Amino acid sequence: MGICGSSPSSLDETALQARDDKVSRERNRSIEKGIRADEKRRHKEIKILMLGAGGSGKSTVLKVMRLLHSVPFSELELADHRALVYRNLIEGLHLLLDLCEELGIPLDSATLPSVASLSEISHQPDENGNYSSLFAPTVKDAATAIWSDPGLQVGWTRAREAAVPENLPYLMANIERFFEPGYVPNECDILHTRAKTTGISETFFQVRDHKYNLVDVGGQRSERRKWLHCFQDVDAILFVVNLAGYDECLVEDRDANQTREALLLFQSILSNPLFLQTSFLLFLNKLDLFNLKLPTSPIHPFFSDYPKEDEGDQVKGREFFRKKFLRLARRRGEGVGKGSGGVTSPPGTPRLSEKSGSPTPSRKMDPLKAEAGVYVHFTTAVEKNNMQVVMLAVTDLMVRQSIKEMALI
Ligand SMILES: Nc1nc2c(ncn2[C@@H]2O[C@H](COP(=O)(O)OP(=O)(O)OP(=O)(O)O)[C@@H](O)[C@H]2O)c(=O)[nH]1
Ligand SMILES: [Mg+2]
Repeated sequence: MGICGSSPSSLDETALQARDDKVSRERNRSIEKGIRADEKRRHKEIKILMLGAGGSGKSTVLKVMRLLHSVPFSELELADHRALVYRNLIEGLHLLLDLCEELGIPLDSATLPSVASLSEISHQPDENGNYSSLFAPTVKDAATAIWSDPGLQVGWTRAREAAVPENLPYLMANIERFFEPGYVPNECDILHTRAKTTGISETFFQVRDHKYNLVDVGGQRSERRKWLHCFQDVDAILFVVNLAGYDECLVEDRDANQTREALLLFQSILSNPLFLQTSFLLFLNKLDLFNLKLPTSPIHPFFSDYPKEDEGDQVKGREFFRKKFLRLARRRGEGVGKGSGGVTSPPGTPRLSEKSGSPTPSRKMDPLKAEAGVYVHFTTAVEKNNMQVVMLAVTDLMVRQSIKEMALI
């Protein structure tokens, strides 16, 4: 046997050894890949951008997320909300009184001293930034007298014509509590207060292994030009719609219809080239108000394609609007570069195209759950318990998508 020679058994051993090494190298590589993917997943921040017209409920969704994930409200934030409760109350009543005057709805003469008293109260802070005059007990008495005036209640039935805030009945129903000494807003008060968002705010949540960044922006037309600044690296868009807005005007434009504005905006965002691969969540919000107003405010006068025989039917009503939004999602991708609010044209007053097309769900979507690539939820953002279920579904969905994406890396 020469030195170069080897027996069949030693040849087998070498081959076996080489194969074992290869298997072990592959296993190591796969473990390392798994660890790397796990690390990335752990450190990945899931960015959810909240969009929608003004007053649709974006900031309320954010607040409810904070409550659900125990991100506490600081003393300062509570003090701000306390001032906001009074400001909302007084501004709301002022708006309603103006509307009554505009519509020629008379008030009872016995109410007029209260109106005079309320008009003396400034809802602006004093030179020290305090709202002390708002906390006076006389405010409560004047507000209560005005709210119980039958004329004002007639005006309230037409509040939608002047975008009078919908939180007024809640505030009036709780007014006694607000004027108790040492009043601190509770969770429900926090969810019902309203402050138009200006600028962009980011809030971070840790849900199990995942970090979420919820980006809230102002939805009124003047605020929308700022949206472009947060369009990068978005994992999901949470588009919020006021479902009860079908008969309401905009705060910033009394001639515009809230739902039509939301449809235009939604189409504009869907067709933005930056979002062709982005997951879409659609919250058809204010379901409580929608159900409440349906018996007295028919849909057909505002949307002539709504069948008259379906008036008053809550399920048919909300399905009608869900389909309207989903129809736009089915045309997703078609409006790119056609001037319907792409990245170069901020989505202020986009134009609604009437073209039809086939569904083009994004790569990230789970086709089993999404419709036309959009995950739709009917929500009532002021009800924390209702939102718990929805937000759990949302975070689970985002985690599943993030895991799927990581597997592709
Ligand atoms: N009844 C009821 N009120 C709601 C609901 N969602 C939001 N609101 C109220 O609607 C008002 C406006 O809500 P916001 O969350 O401030 O709306 P927004 O979309 O952030 O508005 P902008 O900051 O102007 O874009 C607040 O008074 C909320 O309490 C809901 O589901 N039901
Ligand atoms: Mg807001």
